[in-house]
Amino acid sequence: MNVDAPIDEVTAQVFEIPTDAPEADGTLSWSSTTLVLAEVTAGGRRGIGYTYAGGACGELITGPLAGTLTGHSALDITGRWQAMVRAMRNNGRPGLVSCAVSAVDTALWDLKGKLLDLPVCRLLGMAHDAVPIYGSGGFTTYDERTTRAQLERWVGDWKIPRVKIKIGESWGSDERRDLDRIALSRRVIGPDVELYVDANGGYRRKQAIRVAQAMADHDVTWFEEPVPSDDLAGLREVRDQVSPDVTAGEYGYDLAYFHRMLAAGAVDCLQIDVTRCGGITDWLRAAAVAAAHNVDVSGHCAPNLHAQVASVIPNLRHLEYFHDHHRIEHLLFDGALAPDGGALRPDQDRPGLGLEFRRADAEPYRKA
Ligand code: SMN
Ligand code: MG
Repeated sequence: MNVDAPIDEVTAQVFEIPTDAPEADGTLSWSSTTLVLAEVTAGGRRGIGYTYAGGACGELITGPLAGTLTGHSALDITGRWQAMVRAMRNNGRPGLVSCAVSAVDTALWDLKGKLLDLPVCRLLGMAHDAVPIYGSGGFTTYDERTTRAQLERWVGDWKIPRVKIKIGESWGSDERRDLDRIALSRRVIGPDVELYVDANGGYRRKQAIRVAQAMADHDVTWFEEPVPSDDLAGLREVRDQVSPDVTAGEYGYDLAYFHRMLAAGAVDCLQIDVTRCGGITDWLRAAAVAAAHNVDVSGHCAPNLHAQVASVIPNLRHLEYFHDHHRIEHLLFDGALAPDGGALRPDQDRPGLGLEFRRADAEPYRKA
């Protein structure tokens, strides 16, 4: 096998997977999740990467992004990353463009791992054998029985010592129900499990501070996006007034975004999403920006991608074990990791990301 073979093919496929129940958070509802799969081949090996974003990413991947890759060495990922970002100048970096770049960058890392016969986490250099996780779902659309069952699975069956539910229902217009659901969650999980909430930007500043005071009895230690995450001064104001950690960052598409958020003192823990921020290459750089501000990082969703990349940074808090992505990654990939004592442990015996795409099982969900 020629380890330094040129990239010969770049492809994309789009899959839409229905949720197992209606889902909503404070500011959005959905009934399916779209996964765009990027594949890059070189030297007889195939790297895979993906993003949870709109199907239009597929055209960017097979069009202009592929044009920057074919014929070049698969090993020099930083150079390919830079070529992709430069080629996208007139399309605008944030949003779908960055998601498409993320999927391809991730596929390049998987490919490099396979060419060199190393797991991505070893290629990068591990700092942790295990990445702590928190159970995440707790949608506002769930009734009491469903909420209870999900919490019991995370805490009872899987022994995850941290869980997150959604609040800020209907743009913050049902605080009463938010507080009832927080109280229910604390009753179900008992006193020793950490309880997190995510308002997805559904509250106004003073409202978020009042909600934090009202939930004080339930020992909530993580308050995600209490106000919209573009309101950096608002996040900072809430952060100064409340006891839980204030967190945000899931809509970060480039390094400058993370720099601005950290420089504003807006968050106690920075969330970075490898399927949006520019892939593994820029996830690591964003984590370094956070380290420069003495702030921990949490991987946002896509648990099987974050398990690899999160295991290599010193300033790691944990990753989000998100209900939809847990389902989808176990459905579509052999080698998807299972929670083990409140953590994910990358498999050292599988090269690349350790994932094998289950083509036949995915076919019913294919849109393009
Ligand atoms: C989220 C993730 C994925 C889909 C919708 C919302 C989110 C979270 O804000 O952090 O879980
Ligand atoms: Mg969130």
